[in-house]
Amino acid sequence: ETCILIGAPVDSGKARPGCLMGPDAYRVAGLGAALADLGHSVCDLGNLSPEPCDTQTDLPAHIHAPSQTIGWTQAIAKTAESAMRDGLPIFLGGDHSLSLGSVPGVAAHSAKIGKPQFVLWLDAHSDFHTPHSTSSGNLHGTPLAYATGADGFCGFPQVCAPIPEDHICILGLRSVDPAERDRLQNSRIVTHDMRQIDETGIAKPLAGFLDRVAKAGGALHVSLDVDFLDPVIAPAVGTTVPGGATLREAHLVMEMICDSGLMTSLDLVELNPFLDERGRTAQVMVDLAASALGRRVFDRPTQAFA
Ligand code: DIR
Ligand code: MN
Ligand code: MN
Ligand code: MN
Repeated sequence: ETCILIGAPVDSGKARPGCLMGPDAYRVAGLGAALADLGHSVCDLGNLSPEPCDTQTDLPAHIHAPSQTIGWTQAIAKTAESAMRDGLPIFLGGDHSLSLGSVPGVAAHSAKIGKPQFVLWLDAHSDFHTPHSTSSGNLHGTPLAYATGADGFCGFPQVCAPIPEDHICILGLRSVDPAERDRLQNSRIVTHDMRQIDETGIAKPLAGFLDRVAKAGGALHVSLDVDFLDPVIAPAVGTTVPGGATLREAHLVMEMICDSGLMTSLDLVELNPFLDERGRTAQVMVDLAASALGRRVFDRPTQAFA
């Protein structure tokens, strides 16, 4: 596999700064070497810049930094589509608004080669707000709505290959506000909150989703938000929510993704190195990416939960 590292130091998706240091933190934590050790060829495209954008949009006035995020969306979507032709893009965030570009970009490529696009969203939040439903005004809470082709993203590029709602699975949910919950409940997005993970284990809902992707012959984009993890193991994120996935649950998810052979692109988002403890969270994220790309103790004889 050719892994294409794409630095996307997006910091405009919320008010608190720091995610712009994410791409370099992943490099310092040894992401490239870890993937190369697994036998992959690694190509680091360096860090992208946002396209210049000064559009006056009709977005609601409380939306934070709309032009910067629109500029990033344009730049990331273009790079995402072209990188898909050359290998497996890994987007080094940056806050989660980078997925406004990565998801539609990879989906545009999949549509051209005739593969249905699926998305696995590993996050405490569902990021399914539109600019009109969000109360925070933070665009990092909106990428799934945009990627499904929701209305209200005035000034953003047209999404040419919207993701069907039932091609999205969210794992790890534990912070959803009322407006977002209404939108989710009226959608066909498949959600698994922490309560369900506690009751069934994390492998079962994930295996069900991976099975659907495999049967459809789909492409799978995985979006890993640091706050999917419990803040005890991953403190370097602006929106910590207690009660998240353990280190072992997260590695199991990544190893099952690897076993499935389905992953075609990956986001590593919301790392804020300014809040980290000596690179600890960056290292956890690098180790999880390595698990998704083949690091393991022993090969499994068969898919244990299929
Ligand atoms: C939060 C953002 N739900 C909001 N979500 C986060 O601003 O509406 N996503 N932090 O991961
Ligand atoms: Mn998120
Ligand atoms: Mn989150
Ligand atoms: Mn919200």
